[in-house]
Amino acid sequence: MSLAPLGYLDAAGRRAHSILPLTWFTLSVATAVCIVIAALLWIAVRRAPKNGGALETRSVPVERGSNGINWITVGLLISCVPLLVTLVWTMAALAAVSGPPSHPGLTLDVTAHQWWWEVRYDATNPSETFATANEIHIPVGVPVLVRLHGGDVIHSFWVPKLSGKTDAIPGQTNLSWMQADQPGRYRGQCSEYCGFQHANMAFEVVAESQADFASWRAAEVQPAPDPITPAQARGQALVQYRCGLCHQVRGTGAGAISAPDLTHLMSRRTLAAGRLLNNPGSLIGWIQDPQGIKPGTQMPNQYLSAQQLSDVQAYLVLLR
Ligand code: HEC
Ligand SMILES: [Cu+2]
Repeated sequence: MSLAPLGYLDAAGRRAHSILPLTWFTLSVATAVCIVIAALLWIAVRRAPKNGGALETRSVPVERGSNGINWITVGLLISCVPLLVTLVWTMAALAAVSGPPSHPGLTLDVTAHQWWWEVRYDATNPSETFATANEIHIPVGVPVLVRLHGGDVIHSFWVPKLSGKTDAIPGQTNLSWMQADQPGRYRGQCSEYCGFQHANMAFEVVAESQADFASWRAAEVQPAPDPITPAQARGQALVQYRCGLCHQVRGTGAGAISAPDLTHLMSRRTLAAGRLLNNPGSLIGWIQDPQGIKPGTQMPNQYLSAQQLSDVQAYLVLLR
């Protein structure tokens, strides 16, 4: 799969920018400490034989006023300095990232499920609300508030280039926020171990210009298009009958919301939370054998015949 790598050593939004220098600072200090300790250890090991070997070294008494004690005092003092700096800096960074700096330009409801992300765009007009999955579109340059819900077990929402980690806990609504400076695709990932397919619980944040975002939103609000060919009509009937227990295709009889909304399935880049790139080929592979592709996933194998599979595929690729 070719999802963007999870880069936490650079930032693409104001929230991530306020944490990044601290990340680099602690990383550099930790690296320096490792190098110094390794060097001291190496010197000690090299010197041991000259002082009579390991047995001799073990019997050196540590006395008050001797070099041993001084080294401990000096070492403690040295390590206190970066720890103190980190403490103060962490407080400042936490204060900077704790809430959106101004009123959010967009508020989203994100529900974490084993092992996919439900994303709901609410509007004052109910006919303008819609849901999508594993792909979060946001306009650039505005703070976006994310209300996090837990669908089953504890998960954690993390888009390293845009925002820190926030847990999604059943029975509780946690708030996170993010803001992207540049248009682009940013990888997100569940970062709290949540079971078998935790690693395949990725998502993407697509940051785009206000105009692109508005036209994406207008397209998502639309119900699914009607089937045109007989194969597509058979496919739609099958989807309502076989898949509508879990999935929704707005504008059809498939109306359940316990699985990803399929109304505009083909507008998304990936399938099954980043497990596959979305194209007609991988789509048919997924429907034929979800358990083989993502073992343990909450979608059972449907045992469709070859004819049924190709009808379902013919219908689903309409859902742009
Ligand atoms: C018992 C419930 C259930 C049934 C029945 C079901 N699915 Fe699913 N489906 C799921 C769940 C849950 C997922 C999310 C899986 C994951 O990512 O781990 C899913 C994922 C998908 C996806 C990927 C969506 C995305 O955006 O990632 C497609 C496509 C899909 N199902 C198609 C179908 C089709 C077609 C049928 C009927 C032939 C069907 N499903 C029947 C539960 C179901
Ligand atoms: Cu998870």
